[in-house]
Amino acid sequence: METNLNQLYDAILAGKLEDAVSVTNQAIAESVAPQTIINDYMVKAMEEIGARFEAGKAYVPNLLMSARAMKGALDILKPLIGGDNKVTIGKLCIGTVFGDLHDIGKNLVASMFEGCGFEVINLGVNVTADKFVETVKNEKVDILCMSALLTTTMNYMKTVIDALKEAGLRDQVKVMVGGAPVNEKFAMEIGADAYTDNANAAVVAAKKLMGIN
Ligand code: B1M
Repeated sequence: METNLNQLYDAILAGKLEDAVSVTNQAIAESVAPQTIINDYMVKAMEEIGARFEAGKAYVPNLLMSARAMKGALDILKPLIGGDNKVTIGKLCIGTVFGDLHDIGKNLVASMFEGCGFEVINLGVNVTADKFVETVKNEKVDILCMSALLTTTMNYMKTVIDALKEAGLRDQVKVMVGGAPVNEKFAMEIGADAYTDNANAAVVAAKKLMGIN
C-alpha cells in the first residue's frame, strides 16, 4: 500500500519519533523525493507546532518532542539529499548564533550544502563571534553562514559581522544569513552578502557568491 505522508506530518506534530522514522523509511522505499518529504510534510508540521505554541495550545515539551521526531526522520534522509557528490565547490562554516539553541533548520541547510558539493564546517549552536572569527581565520572558509530563530538573537549576527571587520577579515569571506525572523532588509542593514529563507535557496545563493551558475 502506498505511504500516506500525512501520517509523517501527524507523527512529527505529535512528537512520535518511531512513527516518523517508519513512515519516512516507507516513503524512501517507494522513491518519494526527499525534498517533497521534507518541504511538504516535515517542515509544515514544525510550522504547525510553532503556531500552536504561539497560540498557547502547545508547550516547550511538545516542541522538543516534535524536534526529536523531525531530527530522527531527517537523519534518514540526509544521505539522500543531493546524491553522493564528492567534488568540493567551496568551503563554508555554519552555526546558530550565540544565545540560540535552534538547530533543525541550520542542520537542514548544512546537509543541503554538503549534498550539493560544499565542504561544510558545522559549528553547532550558541556560537560566539570569537568562534566564527577564529574559524574564518584558521579554516579559510569562502562563506560564513549564520542562523537565528529568535528575535532576541538575530541582532547577534551584526555582532559577528562587526567582529569580522575588527579582525580585518570581512573582505576575505562572504556572509550569508537565514532563520525565521530574518529577512532581506535586515540582512542588508547588518551588512550581510545574502539572505535566503530556505535550504534550497541557500545553495543557489552560495553558488552565486562563489561565481558558480
Ligand atoms: Co523555539 N521558538 N524556542 N524551540 N521553536 C520558535 C523559533 C518560535 C517562533 C515559536 C513560536 O513562538 N511560534 C519562538 C520564537 C519567537 C521569536 O523570537 N519571535 C520560539 C521560542 C520563544 C523559544 C523559547 C524562548 C521557548 C521557551 O523556552 N520559552 C526557547 C529558546 C531556546 C533558545 O534557543 N535559547 C525555544 C526552544 C525551542 C526548543 C529547544 C524546544 C526547540 C528547538 C529544538 C532544536 O532546534 N534542536 C524549538 C522549536 C522546535 C521551535 C519551532 C517550533 C520550530 C523551529 C524549527 O525547527 N523549524 C519554532 C517555530 C517556527 O519556526 N515555526 C520555534 C523547522 C526548520 C526546518 O525551519 O529553523 O526556520 P527553520 O529553518 C529554515 C529557514 O529559516 C532557513 O532554512 C531552513 C530550512 O528551510 N534557514 C536558513 C534557517 N537557518 C538558515 C541559515 C542560512 C540560510 C537559511 O544560512 C545561510
